[in-house]
Order: sequence, then C-alpha cells, then structure tokens
Amino acid sequence: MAWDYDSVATELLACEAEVREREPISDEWPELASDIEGAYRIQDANLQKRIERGEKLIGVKLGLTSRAKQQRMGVDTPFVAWLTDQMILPAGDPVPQQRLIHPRIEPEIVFVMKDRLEGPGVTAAQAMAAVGQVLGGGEVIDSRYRNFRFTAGDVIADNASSGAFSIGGVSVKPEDIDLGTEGILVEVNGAIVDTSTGAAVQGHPGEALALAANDLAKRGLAIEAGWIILTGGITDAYFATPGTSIGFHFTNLGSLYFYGG
Ligand code: 0L1
Ligand code: MG
Repeated sequence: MAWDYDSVATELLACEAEVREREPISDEWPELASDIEGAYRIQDANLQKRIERGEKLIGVKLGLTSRAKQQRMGVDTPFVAWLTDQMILPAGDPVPQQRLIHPRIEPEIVFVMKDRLEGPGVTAAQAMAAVGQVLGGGEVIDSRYRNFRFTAGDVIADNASSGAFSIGGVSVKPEDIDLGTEGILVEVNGAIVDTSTGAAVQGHPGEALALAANDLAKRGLAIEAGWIILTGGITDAYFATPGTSIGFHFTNLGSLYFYGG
C-alpha cells in the first residue's frame, strides 16, 4: 500500500477501534521514521478525526521526556501529543482492557493550566507561572505497534501511544512544591519496583511544559488555559495485565492505584 498522511491516521485509528496491533508504518514507508513534521501532520489528522466523532480536546501529553523512557523505547526525541476527554480514566476504575491492546502504566506529574502559554521562547520559569495546579497522575499507554516497536515518526503519528490517564486527588500550587525533588515510588503487586524524582523529567517538569509550548508554536498552536498537561513518564511503564495492581506513591502529591481488572 502506498501510504500518505491521511491514510496513516485512518489506519492507526482503525487499529485502536478494532484493538488490533500492527507493524510500524515505517517498515513500509521508511521516510516516515525521520519525517517529524509529517508525523505531526498525521497526529493532527488523527485529532481532527477524533473531534469529528465527538471527542473533546482537553490537553497535551509529552512523551519520552525522561531518560528511563527514552532508553526503554530506543527513541531519544521528546515529543507532544493530544489528550481528549475519551482518555480520562476515573481514578480507581479498572484499566479498560476491552479497548486496549497491551496497556502499560507510567507515573506522571500533571499540570492544570491557569493561563494560556504560547511559544516560541518560553522558559521553564515562564511555563510554571502559567500553571494553576500540580497533581500526581498516571498514564495508561497503548501503542498500536506490535511489542511497542516504533521509530520517532511512527510514535508521533500514533499520538504517542495514547490510551487513558488518571489524575490523583491531591492538588498543590506550583509555588508550594519543589518538583525537581518530588519523589515517586512505583509499586507492582505490593512490591516497590522503581523509584525516581521529578528531575528525571527534563531536569524539571517545567522544562517539559516549556518544551511543549515551544514545540506547538512551530505548528502555530498554543497551550490553552484549563488544559491538562501530562509531562511524561517519570519511570519505565509497567504492564497492566488482568490481576495486576500498580500503585504510584508521590512524596507530596499523594498516591493512586491502577487495577489491571
Ligand atoms: O510519557 C511518555 O513518555 C509516553 C511515551 C509514549 C511512547 C511509549 O512509551 O509508548
Ligand atoms: Mg506518558
């Protein structure tokens, strides 16, 4: 098949709807691997199709902002993708296995924006000044690619493996927390399997937010007031198979659990 940007967007959404995995598009269209601009066109076409079917754009997620994630996925370029209301998983609800291919869960520091933030040239300090609330959260990632094997172009086109996300119940003001030293413990089935701090995310999650604003500016877009921002997985992601329970314990941002169902 001769691929173009729109047909890739259609195929990736069909994989999601049919809970079907596939090989990376770049296996058949090698230029896509490094065509970052084109991959974002696919991502935007994917968003447009979601909006046409009734989903609401509610924010942005960053991907591969930590070394742990970059090493695991073999891609060292951070990127942005879209969050819609369909991706909200109420905290404590089981992972919706019936609509996901191979869900994995990762801890995230989450921002709710107070003000609009528009690049280019946004610094971390300017970015943090636009944040209204900081919360702990977790993302359920679900690549449409078999074994999460992808290039940068593939994963950007696939809306950065979006699946679902939950936000914890503890909210603090950005000036009341040192996000660089905010600790995170990852618990799987009762055992602590991973630890990290907010500094794992680009040195400070505010840097990731600035990166998102500056990256979106290249497409003439901005981060809007009220949007939710997932700043990127702090640690590796853990498989959420049925029967698994995964807990994220933050120093100041509370705890939340995900249940594999
Ligand atoms: O938060 C993240 O780093 C999400 C990365 C999405 C790509 C993936 O790991 O499948
Ligand atoms: Mg993530």
